[in-house]
Amino acid sequence: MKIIAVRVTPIAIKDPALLNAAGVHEPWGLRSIIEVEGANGEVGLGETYGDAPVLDLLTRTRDSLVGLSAFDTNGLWARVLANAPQTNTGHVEMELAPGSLGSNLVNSAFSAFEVAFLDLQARTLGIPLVELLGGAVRNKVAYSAYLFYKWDASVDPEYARDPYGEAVNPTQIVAQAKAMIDQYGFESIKLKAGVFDPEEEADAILALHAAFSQHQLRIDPNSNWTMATSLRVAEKLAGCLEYYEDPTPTLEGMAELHQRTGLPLATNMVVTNWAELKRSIELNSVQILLSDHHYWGGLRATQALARTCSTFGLGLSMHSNSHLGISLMAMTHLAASVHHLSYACDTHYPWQSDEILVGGKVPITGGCVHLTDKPGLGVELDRDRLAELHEAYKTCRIRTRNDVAQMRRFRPDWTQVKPRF
Ligand code: GKR
Ligand code: MG
Repeated sequence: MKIIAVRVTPIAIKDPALLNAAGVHEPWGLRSIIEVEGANGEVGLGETYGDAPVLDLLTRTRDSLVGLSAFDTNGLWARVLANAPQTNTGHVEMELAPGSLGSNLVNSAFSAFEVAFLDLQARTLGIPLVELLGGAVRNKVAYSAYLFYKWDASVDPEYARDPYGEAVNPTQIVAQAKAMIDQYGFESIKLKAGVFDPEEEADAILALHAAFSQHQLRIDPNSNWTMATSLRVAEKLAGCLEYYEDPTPTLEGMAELHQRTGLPLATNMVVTNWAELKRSIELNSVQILLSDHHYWGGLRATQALARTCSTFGLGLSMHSNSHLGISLMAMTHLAASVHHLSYACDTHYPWQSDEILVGGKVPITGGCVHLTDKPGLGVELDRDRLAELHEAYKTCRIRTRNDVAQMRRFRPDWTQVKPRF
């Protein structure tokens, strides 16, 4: 079944002032929306990062896909590769958003198209996408409450109001968790840390532990802690954590930390490609891999990653950056197809107020996204909303995510230091 048109639309979605190790989120997050139209009139959807380098490769590859069979993902790979820049473009990389790494560029662009190809294949066959991945081993996928320290929108008129308000201390973090869990029913909680004094961040986990004794807890300072700090926090949080995510930098640092604490360590920072995975297995750096189809090279590559994790005795979950419902449904169909999924997946989705799907946001109930028997990803594009958010892209000043530069608008002396604490 031939592809007759491919559309790549950059959009800007409202994002709150979420704090992290690098700085603060900008008021707009960028995404690229892919539409792959088949000769049968069906349209497959994909979603990925909207940063300039990814958008550029998607745009340059787009026209070369017309005429290809929607089933030819090897042909897709060859075309993405043929259009990829031969040298590093020198763009801003954000280590805590691995999809922005130049080394992951080809995988990121391939993945966005692969999801759209698979969506088109499944729509053509009239089956849910998960069936192309071997079928569902579960009919719903659990996600975790992803808590952030954050500023209230009033910090800058560019930020849109959000229902959560400020969170800069343990009491406000517990309130944020309560609001998110009341609305979505999550059974695991992740706290994005690496922002304030690590003692205070550990106190926030202890407060969450007291308030949600039945919930699994994780903390993720994005490699912003020294070995000494990571050890101190590990001791303070003994018995509280489901896993300890990226406390300290480097494969060697994580290996030493695991050896000294015995704690299960998770990552989306020190292992973002196959070479790092090999080295991590040799060193026993991490015990849980946070996969992400957006930069691991698509849904099928991530299935292979899951099998590799299973072979080497590693746990598996999923990482997330700011995203909309097409990405959420791709994550959900993938996760539903993977036997070896050991934990609730991360998602930023509750932080996003914008959506481009008919009917609005994908429901999360009981902490889960439920599969339906609709064909493909099971969602339809609202073209008016897409056009509105494309207008927002055109008028917003951002072309590549840069949380460090955004923080400098508020604190001119801010620099990126790693580890900061
Ligand atoms: O959006 O601030 C953020 C997160 O810190 C994100 O950039 C990370 O990639 O969610 C991520 C993580 O788990 O490290
Ligand atoms: Mg992380």
